[in-house]
Amino acid sequence: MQTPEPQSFDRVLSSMCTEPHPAARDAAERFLATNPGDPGTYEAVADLEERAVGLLATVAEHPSPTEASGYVAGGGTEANLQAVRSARNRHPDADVNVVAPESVHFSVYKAAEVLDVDLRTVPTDDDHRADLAAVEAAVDEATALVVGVAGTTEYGRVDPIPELGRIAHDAGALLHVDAAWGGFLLPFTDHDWSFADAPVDTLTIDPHKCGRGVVPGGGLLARDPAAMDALAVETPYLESRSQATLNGTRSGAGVAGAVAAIEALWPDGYREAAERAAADADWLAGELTDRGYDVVEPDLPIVAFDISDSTFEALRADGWRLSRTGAGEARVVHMPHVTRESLRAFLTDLDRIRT
Ligand code: 0PR
Repeated sequence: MQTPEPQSFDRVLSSMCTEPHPAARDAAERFLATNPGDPGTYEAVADLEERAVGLLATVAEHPSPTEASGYVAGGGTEANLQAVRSARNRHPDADVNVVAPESVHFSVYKAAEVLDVDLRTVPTDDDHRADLAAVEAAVDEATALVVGVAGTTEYGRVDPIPELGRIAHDAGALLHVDAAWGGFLLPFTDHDWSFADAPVDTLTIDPHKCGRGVVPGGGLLARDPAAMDALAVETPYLESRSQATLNGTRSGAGVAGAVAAIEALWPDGYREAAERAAADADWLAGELTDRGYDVVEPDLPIVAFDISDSTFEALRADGWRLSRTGAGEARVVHMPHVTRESLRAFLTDLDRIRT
C-alpha cells in the first residue's frame, strides 16, 4: 500500500503544530538515525544539542546562555514532567506538593500522577490568569514547585511570572514556567516571562510549536545545572556517565530541526511571525465581535469565541479543524500556517452557515 499524504495545514485552526521551516525539515532528515541519548557514540548530534540549549536559552533571555543547562525533550509534556521531577528530587521532604493555576496544561496532571506528588490547582482570575492570592494561600513548607504558564493552551494568557517567583522562593520552592507554546512569541511582547525578567528556575519552550522545528522537539531549560543534576541517573555501560533525560533513545531529528529552525529565524523571522499572528488575532477578534459573537480578547494570539454546537459541527464538517475550551468556546490558534486569507475563507463559511 502507498503511504497516504499527511493532513494539509490549510484548514487547521486548532493545532499548536505547524509547517516546519524548510531548513529544519532538511536537517531533521539528515539526523533521523542519530541518538542524542548516547553522546559518546553520536558526537555530532550531541554537539548540536548543546547548541540547541544555548539557542533556546538565548530566546528565553538567560543572562548567560552558555551556562544554561537543559535538553531537547520529546515535547512540552516531557519537559513539564521533568521539571516537576527535578523539583521533587531537590526538596528535602519526601511528600511534596506542586502549586499551579487551573489553566495549567494537562501534562502537569500527568506529571503529578506519575511522580506521585500532590498537585494543588488554584483558580484563575477574571482574565484567566493565575490568581496570586490563591497561589499564596496554597503554598506551604512542603511545596517543591510553583508553576506559571506563559501562554496558556486555551486562552493564550501569561501569568504574573515575577510575582509567582517571589511567592515560590519565599516558601522555599522553585519556579517553573511553561512557555511551551508562548516561548517563541513572548520575546516580541512586553510580558515578563523569561530568565531575565523573573527568578525562573526551569522553563519549558518547545521548538516543535512556534519554533518551527520538527516533531518531536520540546525544550527543557534550567537556570543552573543543579536542576539537571537532580535528574541524572548513572549509565554504567555507556561512554557518558549519566543521563538526565526521561527517554533513553531520542530523536536526533528533533535536535537538528530545532537548531536549524532557530538559526534561520532568530530573531527577525520569529518577530515577523509573532507580529503577523498578533495582528491577525486582533483582526479576527474584531470581525467576530462585529458579527455579534462573544469574544475573549486575545493576548498571545489565540482567539476564543462563543459558538453554538450546530455551527461548530458544521464548520468541522466543512473541513475546518477547530477545538473548544473547557467552557465550550471555539479556539483559533494563530500558528504560522494560519494566514489572513485562510481566516477570510473561514469567516465566509461561518457567515454562510449562520444564515
Ligand atoms: N504546555 C502547554 C502550555 C501546552 O499548550 C502544551 C500542548 C504542552 C505543555 C504539552 O506539549 P506537548 O503536546 O508537546 O507534549 N498544547 C497543545 C494542546 O494540548 C498540544 C497540541 C498540539 C494539541 C498539536 C493539538 C495539536 O494538533 O492542545
